[in-house]
Amino acid sequence: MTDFFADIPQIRYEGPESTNEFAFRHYDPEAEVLGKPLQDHLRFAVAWWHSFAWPGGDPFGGQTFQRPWFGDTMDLAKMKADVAFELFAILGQPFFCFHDADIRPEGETFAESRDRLDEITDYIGGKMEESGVSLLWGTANLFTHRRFMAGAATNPDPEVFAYAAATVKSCIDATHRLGGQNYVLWGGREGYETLLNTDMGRERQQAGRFLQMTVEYARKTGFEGTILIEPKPQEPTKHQYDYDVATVYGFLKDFGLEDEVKVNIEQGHAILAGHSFEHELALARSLGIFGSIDMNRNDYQSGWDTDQFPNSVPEVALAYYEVLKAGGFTTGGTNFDAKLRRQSLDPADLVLAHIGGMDVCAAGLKAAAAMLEDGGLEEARAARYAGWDGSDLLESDLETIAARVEAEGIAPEPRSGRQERLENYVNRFV
Ligand code: XLS
Ligand code: NI
Ligand code: NI
Repeated sequence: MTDFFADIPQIRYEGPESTNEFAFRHYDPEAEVLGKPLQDHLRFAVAWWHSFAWPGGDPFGGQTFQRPWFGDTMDLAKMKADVAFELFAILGQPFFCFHDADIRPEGETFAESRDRLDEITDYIGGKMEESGVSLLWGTANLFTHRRFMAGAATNPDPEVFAYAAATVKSCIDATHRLGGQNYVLWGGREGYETLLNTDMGRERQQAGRFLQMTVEYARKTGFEGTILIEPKPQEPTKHQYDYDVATVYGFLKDFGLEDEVKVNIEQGHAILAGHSFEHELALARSLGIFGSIDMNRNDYQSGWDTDQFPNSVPEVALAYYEVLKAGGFTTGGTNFDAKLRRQSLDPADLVLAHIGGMDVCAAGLKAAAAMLEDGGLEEARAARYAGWDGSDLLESDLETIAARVEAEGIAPEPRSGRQERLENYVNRFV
């Protein structure tokens, strides 16, 4: 045991009336919603990078956090893991997610980095066994080190492609060994800073082949988890190839991977792409590639990926409505890809941030479930499209349709879209 969270109690559900800040008011893990415990609906995960590895920097200032485990030794990496599992226990968090760079210090050579990853994987594996906490997903950090400054798979230098491929192999191995339920690829620098030096067509081919190799290797080694791409339009690069769900779907189709790879959708990335979270979720659901979510929120004024903890029940409810409509999570879950503000220095801040996020998600999911059970939105939608029931129009052709319009004297009458009525309806539940 470390003493990092010394005075912080185990967080329990106390109900909406509780004034105890170290308690859940909405997240009752065992409570049944639509015939399933809330914890199995939400499948919460803590992100290792934001909660334990992020130093609190911003573009104008460096580290603000002074965690006792910050440093480059394996002993400190193990202390970080100890603290991580203490946080999971305090919160009752069932899952976590990591990048290789979050859990072990980089070595002098690739082989040393890989050995360190193996060593920390064993250490974390032991803690998972003791605690019953599981791995939602693992991923490779192919964006922080300077070797990746011009991309990983899409780099103009084939040696960087090779280094990235070897890194992904080692991260799939680690994820597989820890029983990870998914493996994520976020193309943090797979894009460009300027078209003046970029061959977009070539880079896209490299990215496609890289993803095929990743899928081939994962299947060959018997990794049965879901492989997920995480769309994001820009930041850190000016333009990223995994722009949004629609772009990723076109890419997967192009490389024959649409049945192999799904998407991990992040609230802040959806906003950066000029969409809403529920837009991205609804599209992924309708394309059959919905996998998992990175839950956070962006500041509406700042224009970048601020990765804050969610705090709006109405927004989160509409997102979970789409998740429930997709049939809920299978291997996916709710990963808090969210970090503290850099002035939030205290250990308690880290716990309270997660309590708030978990409660907002629980309240949102319950509201979404109630809306789905009530069926008002689905009825309204069905009524809006009712004219299509039994219609053979889509099997027809322009000439036949044109003849029919004249023969039957078709003259459509516009009808209300009822938006305000539906907004009022949603507000009854949130
Ligand atoms: C960054 C991404 C990153 C991925 C994992 O914006 O959200 O944190 O989730 O590489
Ligand atoms: Ni992000
Ligand atoms: Ni993310």
